[in-house]
Amino acid sequence: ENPAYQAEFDAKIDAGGYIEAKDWMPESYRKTLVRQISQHAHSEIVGMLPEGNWITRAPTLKRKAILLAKVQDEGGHGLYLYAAAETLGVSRDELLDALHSGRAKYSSIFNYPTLTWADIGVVGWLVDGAAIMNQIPLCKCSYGPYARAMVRICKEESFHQRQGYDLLLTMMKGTQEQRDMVQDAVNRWWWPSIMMFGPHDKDSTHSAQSARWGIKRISNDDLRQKFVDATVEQAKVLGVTMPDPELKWNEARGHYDFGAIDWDEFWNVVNGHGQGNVDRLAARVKAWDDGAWVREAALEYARKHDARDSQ
Ligand code: FAQ
Repeated sequence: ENPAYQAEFDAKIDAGGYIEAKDWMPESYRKTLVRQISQHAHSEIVGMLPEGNWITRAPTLKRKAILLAKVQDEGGHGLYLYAAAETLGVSRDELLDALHSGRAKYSSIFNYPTLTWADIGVVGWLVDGAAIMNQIPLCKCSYGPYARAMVRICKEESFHQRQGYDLLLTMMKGTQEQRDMVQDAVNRWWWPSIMMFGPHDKDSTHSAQSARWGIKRISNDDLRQKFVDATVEQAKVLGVTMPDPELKWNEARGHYDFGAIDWDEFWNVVNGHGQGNVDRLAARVKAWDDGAWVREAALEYARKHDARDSQ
């Protein structure tokens, strides 16, 4: 560690400036970013699976086109994020190996199954809604390549959230059976969605340091509260209720109070024992193995061109 470089780094962080790939940075800052950005990338890629499950069963051509576009966007988000992580000196192969061997984390939410078409709407509304709430502050995080990647990602997430809400509004205008399907999906996804923001601030290992470094601009609990406040109002318009009897407006706080989160369930899922963990990982490993011939062909093509260029 070089004290002069450290002072320059601290001054840049304190002034709210951006750290760029070639700038000096403490090793622990680099490691934290690699961890968070790669987990985020893995979440986008694994997050394609629950929705991909419904592409062939979308009820209309319009809904199918929307869903296809959304899932492709998620693939794109994963790729920009891997590229942002690579600027920190790790290779994509290393990151993917960590995912495929089960060493890397990805968001807990993607280990829940999408059982009905209403789940697709609820994933857009709640899961993308939670994702945007967490990602808007990341557009201003201190690491330039991550912050810039987040700008475009947030624009696309906003479309994702709105298509989900629109899908649900349509279903709520349909039959009683459709309305029941929406309510059932909300009942299953509400708690996992508010868990997405991570442990309470007091139990969050990385929060204090990440806040100091300007990576985390708003805390886990504050983001969760903002999400609950915004979403409960949207639920009223939709005509659904959240599965939480303790959810009620608190005039003094100016926020909604809500019930206790089941952290045992959260950690169980994070540690690989949720309903979908085994299948999700197996699907990613299979996709990687099935794609081996494409990677080999691309490398061979590049080798031939290099050989021709150097003649
Ligand atoms: N799931 O100390 P903290 C999307 C872990 S959105 C699993 O608070 P930190 C879009 C955490 O890694 C979803 N693990 O950690 C989409 C740490 O473990 P570690 C992805 C979780 O990093 C929508 C430990 O708990 N978004 O993909 C979770 O300061 C629809 C202690 O926690 C992002 O990744 C969780 N929910 O704060 C795609 C956003 N929460 O690493 C398809 C970027 C916590 O020490 C369809 N990430 N953990 O082993 C972040 O903002 C942060 O990393 C937090 C966690 C806020 C997620």
